[in-house]
Amino acid sequence: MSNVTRPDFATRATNLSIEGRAFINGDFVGALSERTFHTINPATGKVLAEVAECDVADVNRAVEAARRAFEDGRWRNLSPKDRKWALLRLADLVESNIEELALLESLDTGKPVDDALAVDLPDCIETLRWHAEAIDKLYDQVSPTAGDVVSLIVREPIGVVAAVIPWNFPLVILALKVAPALAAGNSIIVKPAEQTPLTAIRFAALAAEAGIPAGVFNVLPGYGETAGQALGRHMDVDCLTFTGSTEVGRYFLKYAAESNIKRITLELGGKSPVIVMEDVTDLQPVVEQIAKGILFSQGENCSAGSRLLVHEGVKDRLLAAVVEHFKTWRVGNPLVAGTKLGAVIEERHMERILGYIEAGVSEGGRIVLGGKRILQETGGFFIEPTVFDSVDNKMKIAREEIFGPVLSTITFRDTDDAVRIANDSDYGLAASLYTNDLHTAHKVSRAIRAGTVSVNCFSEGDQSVPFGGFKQSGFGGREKSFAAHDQYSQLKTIWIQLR
Ligand code: TAP
Repeated sequence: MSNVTRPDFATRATNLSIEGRAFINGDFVGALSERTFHTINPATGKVLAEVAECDVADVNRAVEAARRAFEDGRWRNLSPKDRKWALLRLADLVESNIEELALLESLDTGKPVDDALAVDLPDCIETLRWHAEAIDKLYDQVSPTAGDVVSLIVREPIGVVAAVIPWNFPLVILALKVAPALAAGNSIIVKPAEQTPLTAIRFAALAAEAGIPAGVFNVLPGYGETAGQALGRHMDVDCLTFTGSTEVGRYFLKYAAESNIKRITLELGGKSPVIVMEDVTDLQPVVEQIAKGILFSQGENCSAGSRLLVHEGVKDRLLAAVVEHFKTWRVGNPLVAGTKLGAVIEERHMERILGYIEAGVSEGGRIVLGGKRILQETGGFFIEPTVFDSVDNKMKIAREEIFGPVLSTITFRDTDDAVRIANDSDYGLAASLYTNDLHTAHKVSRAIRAGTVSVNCFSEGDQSVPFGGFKQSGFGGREKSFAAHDQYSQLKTIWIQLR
């Protein structure tokens, strides 16, 4: 983005008016308990906004509204074409408010506003448009039967959907769930993460403006253990879609088992390997992709390439180039142009990351770059890009999700060794492979147990491909592509005996 057209985000931030109430049945409302909580700007450590603290009573109120809206058909009985137009209007409204939303996302998450503007918001808009455009092109089926029978296999919305989402990509993940769920005709209740509720609340106003009827789209800010759990256990929620940690994902399976066996889909954590083969000749583009893989979004990315698996023959050269390149990723004020790493989400999370760094050292890892908190004087939670050498895949930093800008380097001897180490993980969300050899590219990408394998790049693909995890990285479905529609619809058989 050129500096000539770039808005002065710091000034705008001081003039921002922020809505912190819940959005239920078409209205902004406080929690019934009248309780509120604060969100903090991670780049300053200061209070950003006061937000409604919704709990069980508010969940009941929102589910009732969502159920009523579903049953009377105000949304699901519209033609797919009309739902498409409402969602396209919503996408247009998000686009026309892109700078305000990007700023709000940056203030709430600590990520660079330029990232929010260049990645999060365009991704959100694209997701809304993709699923809106898809919905009037999805045909049902007629099954092969004898001539005296007509048998239809039709897809119907599942009903009331609840979405419990994390803080790392609030609007991106909201859109991944809301777009296919609304396109299919469901009602939805979104519970944003306690740290980052602000853009979901702003999005609700835009949804109403776009003509999404009251009760069809609701936002309930609040805590996971109260509001999140109440949604998970509610007898009248038909589907709960969750993105977050594997630990909390397990609770939702339990909540469903102990309540109405609602459909559960889980998008969970990762510990993604980045494999660099010895045959790679030009290391610089690889280094740039490695940086993007672990430093983008402060490493707070489920598919972050956090384990660098490199052939022993190329390790020294690669690592030296990685260290030099990582130094060019400037850490600092998320509102300033040129900042590439902002603040991590909160103090507790920063301490957690620093704890992992300490554990890495005590288990024998060698820090070759970074390792410390910086910019304390800002009051914000900033961590240097950090690179470990001499990591063994058994160490804690190689096994657990750090969710910070920390790269662990592990060497391998040959292709089988690389695949063995890559697959030696509880997770299986994503992987990247760098090679000049087509045979190796095919062989290794098929051998890796992960939902997405990118070759010669760090990428999750676009809206046209499914996204989700193998092993403890996911459960019950995929996001993006037509696969996302399967999460929010169910098949009905209609068998007609002709007279
Ligand atoms: P979590 O702590 O799991 O929180 C996610 C959501 O669950 C939040 O809304 C949280 O509410 C809620 N929650 C927490 N405890 C709950 C409980 N006992 N019952 C019901 N709901 C509860 O994750 P996070 O720290 O926000 O996000 C980081 C994690 O998300 C990482 O593991 C990351 O890998 C994962 N993630 C995965 C993906 C995909 S696509 N696989 C994408 C992004 C992130 P509160 O905020 O109020 O606690």
